[in-house]
Amino acid sequence: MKIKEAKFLKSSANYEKCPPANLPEVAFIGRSNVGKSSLINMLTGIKNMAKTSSTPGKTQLINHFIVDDKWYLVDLPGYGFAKVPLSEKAKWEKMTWDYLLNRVNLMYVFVLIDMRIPPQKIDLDFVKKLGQSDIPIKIIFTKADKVKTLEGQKNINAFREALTADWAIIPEYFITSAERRTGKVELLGLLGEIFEADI
Ligand SMILES: Nc1nc2c(ncn2[C@@H]2O[C@H](COP(=O)(O)OP(=O)(O)OP(=O)(O)O)[C@@H](O)[C@H]2O)c(=O)[nH]1
Ligand SMILES: [Mg+2]
Repeated sequence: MKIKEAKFLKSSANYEKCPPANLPEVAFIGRSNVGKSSLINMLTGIKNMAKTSSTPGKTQLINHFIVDDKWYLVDLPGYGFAKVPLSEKAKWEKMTWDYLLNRVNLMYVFVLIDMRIPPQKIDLDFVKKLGQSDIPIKIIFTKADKVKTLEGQKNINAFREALTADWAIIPEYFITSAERRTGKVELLGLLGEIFEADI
């Protein structure tokens, strides 16, 4: 699919305050700094639409972007940012899981995984919980430009191997670089399948 127009709609502190669930949406989640906001900008082709930062913890609310007046892209805060106080972490966790478990128009969650590093427990646990909650997911490996191809592939294989413990069918995955626009065509194709089938 082609995205003609995308614009920021709203930041919400909890799922009850999100825009009406009258259009379908996909959400981007993953560890702090993994590249969620950058990927959203890469997909829409609008450089600073979702705010990015080299400092983890930039995105703190549920951010809705509306695409072609037909569907929403949702940028979520990252998990696993060590420097956040425990009370903040608990707040984040409640906000995110309330959203993930209750948002009725949520079609897919895209879980972003940094392909520069071997599988991390925090990511595997998060993906496992999504599976146990029957939330449909796709895996998106990020920062492909920052890792040697063989090493990146090794990390991806190890992650997929780790998923076999909990998943009968491993979720589909994509390799991306927001820097080089790697995976853009493939992801837009996927979004086309998700939304054009639904609309
Ligand atoms: N080289 C490279 N850098 C990237 C890529 N994607 C993101 N970055 C950089 O990684 C940092 C974090 O990117 P963000 O998009 O803000 O990450 P985020 O997951 O939204 O982070 P939080 O909102 O803090 O959870 C920024 O400095 C980006 O420029 C990529 O594909 N390649
Ligand atoms: Mg962000």
